[in-house]
Amino acid sequence: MCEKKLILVLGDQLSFNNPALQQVDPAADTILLAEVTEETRYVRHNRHKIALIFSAMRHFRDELAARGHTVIHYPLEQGLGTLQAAVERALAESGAACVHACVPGEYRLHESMMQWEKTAGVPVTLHPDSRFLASTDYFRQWARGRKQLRMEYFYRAMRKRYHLLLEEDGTPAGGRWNYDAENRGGWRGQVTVPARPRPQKDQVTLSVIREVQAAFPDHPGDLERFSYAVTAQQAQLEFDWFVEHALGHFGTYQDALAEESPWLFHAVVSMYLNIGLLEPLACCRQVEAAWREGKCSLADAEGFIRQVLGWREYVRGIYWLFMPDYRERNGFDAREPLPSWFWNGQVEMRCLSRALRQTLDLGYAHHIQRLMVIGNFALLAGLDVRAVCDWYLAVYVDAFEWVELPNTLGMALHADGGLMASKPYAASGKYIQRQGDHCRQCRYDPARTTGENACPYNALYWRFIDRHEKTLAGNGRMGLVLSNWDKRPRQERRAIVEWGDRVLEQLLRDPA
Ligand code: FAD
Ligand code: DLZ
Repeated sequence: MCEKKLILVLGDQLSFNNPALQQVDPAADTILLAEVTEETRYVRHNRHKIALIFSAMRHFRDELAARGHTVIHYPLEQGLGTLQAAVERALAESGAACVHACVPGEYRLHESMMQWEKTAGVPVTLHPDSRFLASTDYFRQWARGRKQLRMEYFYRAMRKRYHLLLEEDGTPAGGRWNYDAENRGGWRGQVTVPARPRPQKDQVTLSVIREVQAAFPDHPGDLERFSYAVTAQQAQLEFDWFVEHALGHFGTYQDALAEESPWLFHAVVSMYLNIGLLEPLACCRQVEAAWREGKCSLADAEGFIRQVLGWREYVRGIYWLFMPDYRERNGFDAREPLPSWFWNGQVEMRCLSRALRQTLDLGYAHHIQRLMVIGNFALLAGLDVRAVCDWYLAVYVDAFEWVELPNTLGMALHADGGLMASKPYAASGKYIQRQGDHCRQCRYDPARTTGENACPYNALYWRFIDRHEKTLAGNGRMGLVLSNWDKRPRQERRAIVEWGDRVLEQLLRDPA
């Protein structure tokens, strides 16, 4: 039995529901929050992400202290290299005899923390992360014996488990489990996009912004535009705003692409959910209540709940079930180097350039930009899977490997051989034209496949189909596309593939 505990709270575990904080004794225990070099540099994190995490950590430190806890907080300027170094120093400072923490979200850190007991010479207890709605054991049991791990069936089980959007007899509200078909509206400026509130920056945040700007001059992120919430209270206000002003159009325009707005009617809350400022079940219940009060349609509410209760929990389950092998998968043997413009957005394809610049400047892009604009390009171009995953892990403010990796490697790049997605999310320029209004201002024409003005997505799409024809032939859902391709005259196919090679050669000229 350990009388004085050191409780480590990581930068993405900033919740009073953190399981390691459940048995804290304020009279004896010390809570540690540490800003350390290794966590800030294992990829070239967007400065928005570092600033959000540091500011939220410092605000959480103040809330803990206000509740009477003893807190040690090491700011980055103290030069601590690793979390282990921070823990060792805090053990010496506090006189604690054991360490408690919630299991970390990433495999990399979990492996390291499992060694601490040996290397630091004190007992270390890692508590299962109870902030998720499907524990890793629950997911393992759900997956056991299934031939295919499709999200839809997991999602239905979760709806029943948490009694969300159900009729009294346990059937789905409205008679259907899924309103995905109503979530695909394209954007032509049909409705006014409401202006988002921007929380005031206090002295803590302003000081963090200055420190991050000075310490990470070569990282992406325009901190002049930092406007993320940094406390649970602020994050809740943002979520309330979403439910009141955007949820009513969320379903219809979930897959839309728009020139005028980076976020359209999206919630912009993944970063808060992922670092503990918002709780997923509470958000789902609030959205269900909004539907029951008539504030949004069932398709809006179901669309949101499917993402949080379904996709978010499902990708975490996949991650922990298949790591570390999952990270090594590369089903299409994609190895082209990442072009340098992934780090500055300077590419002439309008949709891609807009999505990249917004990503780099704000640390945010919505799902269809990540999947069907940037991810689609990476898939069609055969960009190196590891390099693409590391890029996604770096640039988004909400990126942690448990959620980033299955989405990038599995969903966007189909590099897991179809474990997550029943067919590759590959699309030509026509899809992008249908979903949004970027093409109108683009120098390329989505109606053309070859020639100087042809949208590169078109030739790259058919080149991808041609190159992977054998692999794709085993996939029933690709049958129609493959037979359409095969029906075309050989000369025409060759001309398209050669144009695709040429376009790609130009686009990939300067590797990052
Ligand atoms: P909304 O569209 O408003 O959706 C509501 C919530 O649903 C999100 O906040 C998020 O918590 C959840 N959600 C939606 N889709 C997914 C999904 N596919 N997986 C997990 N949760 C989901 N999400 C991250 O949180 N971190 C990442 O690093 C990340 N990387 C991605 C990489 C790729 C290639 C792709 C295709 C998707 C990625 N996503 C990631 C999922 C999704 O794009 C983001 O969660 C979403 O864009 C966040 O914006 P939002 O809060 O406005 O979401
Ligand atoms: C992402 C991040 C960053 C940038 N910095 C810190 C930090 O200095 N201290 C800390 O405790 N956590 C940080 N994090 C979050 C961790 O990287 C995260 O806990 C792991 O990746 C596990 O998900």
